[in-house]
Amino acid sequence: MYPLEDTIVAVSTPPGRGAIGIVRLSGRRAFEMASRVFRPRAGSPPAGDVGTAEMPVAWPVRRVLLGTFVDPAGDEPIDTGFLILFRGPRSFTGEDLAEFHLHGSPPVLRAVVDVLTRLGARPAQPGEFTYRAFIHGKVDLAQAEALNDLIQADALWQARSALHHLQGHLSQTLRAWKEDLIELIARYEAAVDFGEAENMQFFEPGEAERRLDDLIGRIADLLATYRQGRALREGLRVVIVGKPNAGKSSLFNALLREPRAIVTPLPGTTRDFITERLIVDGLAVELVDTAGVRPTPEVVERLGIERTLQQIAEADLVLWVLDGSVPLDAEDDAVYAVIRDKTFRAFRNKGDLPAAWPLEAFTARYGAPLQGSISCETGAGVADVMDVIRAAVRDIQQIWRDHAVVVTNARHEACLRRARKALQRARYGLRTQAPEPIVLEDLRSALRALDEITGETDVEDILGRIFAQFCIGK
Ligand SMILES: Nc1nc2c(ncn2[C@@H]2O[C@H](COP(=O)(O)OP(=O)(O)OP(=O)(O)O)[C@@H](O)[C@H]2O)c(=O)[nH]1
Ligand SMILES: [Mg+2]
Repeated sequence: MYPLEDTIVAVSTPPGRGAIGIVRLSGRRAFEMASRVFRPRAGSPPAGDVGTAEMPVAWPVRRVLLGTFVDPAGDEPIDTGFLILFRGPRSFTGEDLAEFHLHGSPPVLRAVVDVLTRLGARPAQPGEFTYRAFIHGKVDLAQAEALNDLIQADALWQARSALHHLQGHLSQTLRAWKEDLIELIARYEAAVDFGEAENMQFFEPGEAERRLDDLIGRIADLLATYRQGRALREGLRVVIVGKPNAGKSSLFNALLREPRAIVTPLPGTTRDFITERLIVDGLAVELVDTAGVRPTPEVVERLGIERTLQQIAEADLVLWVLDGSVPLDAEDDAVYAVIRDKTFRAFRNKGDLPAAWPLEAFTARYGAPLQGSISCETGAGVADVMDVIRAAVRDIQQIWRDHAVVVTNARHEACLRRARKALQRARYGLRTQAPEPIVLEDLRSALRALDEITGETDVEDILGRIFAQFCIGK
């Protein structure tokens, strides 16, 4: 995807001013270029032992060297700071890597990059350092994605689950499964090639089936973690629904503590859904305000309702807002009809006005409990709604108690599904004594699907998509 022969350079700290800024330089000529722009202060560094033909000065690696960065053209100083050298393969990228720690001043950082570019370095593309780490086997593809997730995280639990994958827990689990599968394939191949001719036994009776069932079961268990895992990575989706004018947007604003959505006494005010992100106990929560659902809307409203249905389908938790100041009616029934199969919590709003129906009327009508009465006008009970969200957040966070590995990424989930499907086909083939080459092909395609997660198979197009999401300097 990206060429590997040249030496690449980039500012790795975010754009803008700061106490420090870091420039990374990676590749075959990194040490030699570093030696041309860095003048160690007298007495620093201590005598090193890494002198090579490319790098005339014997500086130590993995030590902080104090000194001055200069433009070698006129020996003009640019800044003072540190240099740290990492000798490949013991570096982030797996190749020689120099890190310049300078003051976080944009013109200084730009000047250092310019000087290194003049010496022959090439400005790095987005994700190119991590791409090199991947190519040199320092991280697999799932870990590279986790690294990007960690950097992009808004909430601590996003970072935490990304770190878990970065540490390789998912990759290790997959590796063990793949070894099992490879062994199964090898023995099955041997059975096909020699079994009948030499009358040799490669499996105990029923053993291949048992092992396949076991593997399918383990993949199914891992896939089952995706409901919570997705919420860890992308945020818990909490969707507010209700009939027009019930006070959905008012609740949305109350939970956000800002007047984000338009509120008016006219039913049908919210025409499209609105999403805002909240952080609740360290977890990202995507809060969604939707267009009110009713049975006979006009055209714009109907399009809005279609979007509401889409949001409901993707919701982890549905908050149903009911208008307590008007009787329950067919519009409420229309809302119930579209959320009955979801996890929902219902609240009677407008508690500051005289109640048009008692709390029990809700249960009598819908056979589900009502959480309580609230008022978005006075703020009464809004904390209870928050508690409901908090409970859902805790449920997601429980995942770590019950599972050592969690799937958080849609791409990984899709690969696991494909692997499971292929194994199920192979299992069916064994049961129905399908021709061996067909069973073998199913086993191999399961292996390829698992390999795709960690990037061990031919995945050029996937690489392009993944690394392009990185920022420059990563
Ligand atoms: N008295 C009282 N009025 C409320 C309360 N909550 C909302 N309202 C009023 O009810 C009307 C509708 O509120 P919205 O928040 O716009 O309702 P909505 O459900 O978003 O309505 P649509 O977007 O039209 O579906 C506004 O006039 C609000 O001021 C409340 O707790 N008490
Ligand atoms: Mg609204």
